[in-house]
Amino acid sequence: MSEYTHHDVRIECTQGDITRQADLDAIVNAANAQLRTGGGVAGAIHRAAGPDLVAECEPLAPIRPGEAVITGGHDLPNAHVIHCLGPVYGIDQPSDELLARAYDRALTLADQEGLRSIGFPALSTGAFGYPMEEAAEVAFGAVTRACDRLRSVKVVRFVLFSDSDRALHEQVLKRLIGSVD
Ligand code: AR6
Repeated sequence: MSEYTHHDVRIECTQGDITRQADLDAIVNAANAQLRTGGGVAGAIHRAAGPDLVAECEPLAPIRPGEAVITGGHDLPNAHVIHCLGPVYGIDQPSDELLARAYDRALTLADQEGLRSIGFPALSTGAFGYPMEEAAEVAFGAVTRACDRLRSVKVVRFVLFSDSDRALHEQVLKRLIGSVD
């Protein structure tokens, strides 16, 4: 795991499974608009959380690209799940703004709830087709912009499924942190 501190917020990159981050207050779901089970991250989160999560999600759906909602974590080790709908790359436009908004909304919800730590998967980079490097630039841009207004969130962990995705995220983060203060 590598980490960088920006405006008192620790930004971490690690390879792993988003459903196995027991030390985090909240994990983020790469959701679908209906907040149903789905595949990828959403499938893994719903499997680990159990059927009560679907029931809690139902009245909150649908959500639009760039939006986020918060629920309990149910059988997950985390107290909360923040469900974000990222853009389908090239279809939901402007994709970069919508992706940045999804990260920003998730951080705002976590902060409003007084949470200290949150873990993100690489939103939109699976079924929604967003190229990984471009998505990482947008994601870290949104997170670093949010850092100086976050009051309670102190740890933001990017949980990447493969080691090459982790390495790519570290490169992008290093580049970005070097160019902002
Ligand atoms: N932990 C961490 N990362 C993961 C995991 C995991 N358990 N599983 C997959 N990834 P995706 P999207 C990575 O498709 O592109 C769903 O069906 C994966 O390698 O989960 O936002 C929903 O129902 C990829 O890099 O999310 C929606 O319809 C990244 O997480 C749609 O897919 C995101 O992949 C959302 O698509």
